[in-house]
Amino acid sequence: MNSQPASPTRRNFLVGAATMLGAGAMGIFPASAADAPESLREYAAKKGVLFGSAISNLQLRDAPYSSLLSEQCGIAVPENALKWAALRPTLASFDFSAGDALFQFAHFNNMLFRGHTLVWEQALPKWFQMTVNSVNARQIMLDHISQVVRHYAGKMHSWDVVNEAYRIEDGRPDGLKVTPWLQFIGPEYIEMAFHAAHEADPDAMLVYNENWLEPDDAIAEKKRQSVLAMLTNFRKRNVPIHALGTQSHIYAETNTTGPNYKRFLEQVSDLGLTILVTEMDIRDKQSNTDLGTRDRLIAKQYYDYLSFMLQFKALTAVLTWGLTDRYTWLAQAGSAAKGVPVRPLPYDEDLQPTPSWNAIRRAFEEAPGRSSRGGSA
Ligand code: 9MR
Repeated sequence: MNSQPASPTRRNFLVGAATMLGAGAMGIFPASAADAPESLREYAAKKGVLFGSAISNLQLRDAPYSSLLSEQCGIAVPENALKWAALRPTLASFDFSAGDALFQFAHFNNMLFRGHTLVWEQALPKWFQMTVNSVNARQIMLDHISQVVRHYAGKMHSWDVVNEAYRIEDGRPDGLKVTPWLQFIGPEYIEMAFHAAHEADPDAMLVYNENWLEPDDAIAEKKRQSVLAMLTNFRKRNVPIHALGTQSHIYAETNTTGPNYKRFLEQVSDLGLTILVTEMDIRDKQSNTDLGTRDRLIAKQYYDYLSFMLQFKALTAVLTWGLTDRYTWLAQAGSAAKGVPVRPLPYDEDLQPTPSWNAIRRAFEEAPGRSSRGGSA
């Protein structure tokens, strides 16, 4: 560890760790906090894995938090700044200012940067619905991909090219979600998007990013089978795809280490694809306000899930969807009951590490090492 005076965040961490040691939560702490490397970034890097977080422009104005991000993260991804709603004020224009500011922050702090997301049916600009139709959708999608990927060419660790294209509940035999992209272009919109991204930046790692692949239930299993069929088909036909992003927005109470998910990850690995945990956070279904109990449950799930995932050598990065409960999309969407705060991330609202921080650290410490395939673009 370095011998420089502790930064405020470093001090907070030590105080937080000492408090937790006193509480004895989980029993998964460093033997001595003072001897341990101080960042999840370092613990992950020792095993050839990247650790990082989603970031937003607003968060970077919070100085203690942005310093925590720079200390803890080896990779960052814009939570919203590279979505169509942010990038496309009009059909004719692009606004890269927010994305560029986040890239500068990542670059300045020696973090890799990933892109999220080129094709999704959500976070579209207002003009989209009035303007895009079956005649022009293909060209508009391809232009968007080409311009955006070119803008960041050579700077990206990876791109989420298509996001959340499957929804079993929509009832199609192929499992695809019914979206404007599917309706206007047809199922081939996915491979078209990958080809366009590859053409615009031939060195970028191209990712298919999906949610709800993790649970041990029938719907998730159908989704896994549908996604696997697409990935297998793309590999066979040399569609340029390099990785699967499994988002990992999970519940503390859900089994996310089941045999079907395990087999799926083995099959994805066997296709020669890299695996990324792209958006991890953990909700709980507890309606009580006993934070100690809930934190232990959530920390245990962080440990169990990441220990399981890190067994796969194809896994090269773990990103959480934010680092602190101060800024989490789940504040709106994730409470089990009114007035019950959410605790989904490794730092609480006061930027103190929760037991989840140590659970993540321990999962990295116990993980088998790997060559950092995908560690850089
Ligand atoms: O966290 C994001 C939230 O701030 C946005 O309002 C929302 C819509 O753009 O997207 C959230 O992030 C989502 C991500 O882009 C894709 N996977 C699910 C994430 C949580 O909803």
